[in-house]
Amino acid sequence: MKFLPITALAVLSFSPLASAAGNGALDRAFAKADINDNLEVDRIEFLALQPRSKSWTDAVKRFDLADTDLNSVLSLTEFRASNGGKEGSPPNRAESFRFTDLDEDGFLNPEEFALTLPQIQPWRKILREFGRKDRNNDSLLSPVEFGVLASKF
Ligand SMILES: [Ca+2]
Ligand SMILES: [Ca+2]
Ligand SMILES: [Ca+2]
Repeated sequence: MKFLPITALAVLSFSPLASAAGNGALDRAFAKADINDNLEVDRIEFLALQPRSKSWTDAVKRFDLADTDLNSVLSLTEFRASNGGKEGSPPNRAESFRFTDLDEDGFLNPEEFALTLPQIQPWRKILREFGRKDRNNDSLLSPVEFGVLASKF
């Protein structure tokens, strides 16, 4: 009989888990995204989850918003709080440019520009759109050519 209170305590200490039952679908999505089972979802794992109709830039913005402690991985808590990384609006032109200029040379080359478009976009369409925007034909998009207002840059 004297063990009963201990049992009760053990049940109590498990109650936070029980209260998380409402996150079932999100928790399953997290487990599925966490390919290497280290209880964290990194950018590559997160990007693999995204529909191909979304751009890389759009996914990266939502990932960064969800990563509230800025450690470049999503914990289960961050994943739940951001509704599985679905919170947040798409990046504006200035944000897109900043996220996508990976070599930080102040211009977008065709590979960088492709990251701002839906992942399903075929390469010839990407190049045609790039060529239309590249007004001085130097094979690079300046912020203005990309559509960032000069005042925002
Ligand atoms: Ca984090
Ligand atoms: Ca660049
Ligand atoms: Ca140019």
